[in-house]
Amino acid sequence: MVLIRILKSWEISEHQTTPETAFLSRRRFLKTAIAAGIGATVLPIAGCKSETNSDSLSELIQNTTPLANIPRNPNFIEGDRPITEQSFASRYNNFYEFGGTKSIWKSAQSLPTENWKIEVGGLVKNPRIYDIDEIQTQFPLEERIYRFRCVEAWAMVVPWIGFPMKRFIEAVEPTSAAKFVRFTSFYDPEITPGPRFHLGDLPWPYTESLRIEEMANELAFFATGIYGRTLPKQHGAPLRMVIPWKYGFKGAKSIVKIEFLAEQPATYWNTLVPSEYDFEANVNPTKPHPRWSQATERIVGTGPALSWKRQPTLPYNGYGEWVANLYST
Ligand SMILES: Nc1nc2c(c(=O)[nH]1)N[C@H]1C(S)=C(S)[C@@H](COP(=O)(O)O)O[C@H]1N2
Ligand SMILES: [Mo]
Repeated sequence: MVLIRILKSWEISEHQTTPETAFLSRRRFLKTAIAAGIGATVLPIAGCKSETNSDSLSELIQNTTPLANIPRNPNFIEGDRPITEQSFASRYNNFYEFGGTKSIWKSAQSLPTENWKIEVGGLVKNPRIYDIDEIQTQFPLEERIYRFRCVEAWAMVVPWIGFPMKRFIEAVEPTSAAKFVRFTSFYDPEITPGPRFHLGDLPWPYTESLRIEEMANELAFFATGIYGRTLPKQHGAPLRMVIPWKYGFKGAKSIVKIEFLAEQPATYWNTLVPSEYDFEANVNPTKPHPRWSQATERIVGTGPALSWKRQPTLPYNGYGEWVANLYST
């Protein structure tokens, strides 16, 4: 008997569920269903609890410092959509190391960011261990306003602060054998409990990967800040990836290791559910997720102009002029 019933998109409350959460929820259904001896169909959909607006912004940005006088890159100003309010963006997060819901901002505060080191190795001429402070000073920071599109069909507009990954490539000098780059997120089972309900092992640590040509594209970005300050922990302090033409899960948070490799490595979501999260993961309105359409997206936020309005999704999330040449055959 098959206990897992695949949820149809209309059964998933968009305020609650994420593709990723839905997957973990199905595992939870299965586990609960076995324990209770009942079928999954009668069980409720697990998702995030409803959010409250009572958390003040100062709580949401605890442990951050202002980043003053950072120039805004005029090539990346979002004209069509307003910037998502930080009071929403910083308490609506995906960070499965700290739980399987959107409400992880409080638990993420236990991420230890002092003396953060990033190990850079593999097929590079200059392998080394970077201190986060060195990174902040070695690479000139700029602000870019990017559209952000999650595979769960919601979207925001986010003002990131950071630097293009291509500057980083120039500094570490990959050898000609390097074809892929793997990014590894912080993981310590004592500190990052993961989602509460799941069956079997999850492929921790969270890793993501790009082809080296993708990493060298002008748009690929390392963020050290957001909304004019250093990154709050829930956004992946002190350094995370931002790849605006790909679904959000490609942007690993709280990076501790960067490796240049000859072969394509396994990645977190692609290992867990290869049929739902492909390696390339470019935003593509014509390629539906197995469980829902990707043709439109909800603009999430709390402002009256935003309020969960549906908009068409654009190929490459609207960044085709920058990246389409990476994928022409
Ligand atoms: N380490 C790690 N990185 C991660 C995730 C995660 O669970 N763990 N979630 C991804 C997903 S699915 C999304 S949509 C974005 C969310 O980023 P935000 O919370 O800063 O908006 O982070 C991505 N990076
Ligand atoms: Mo996502």
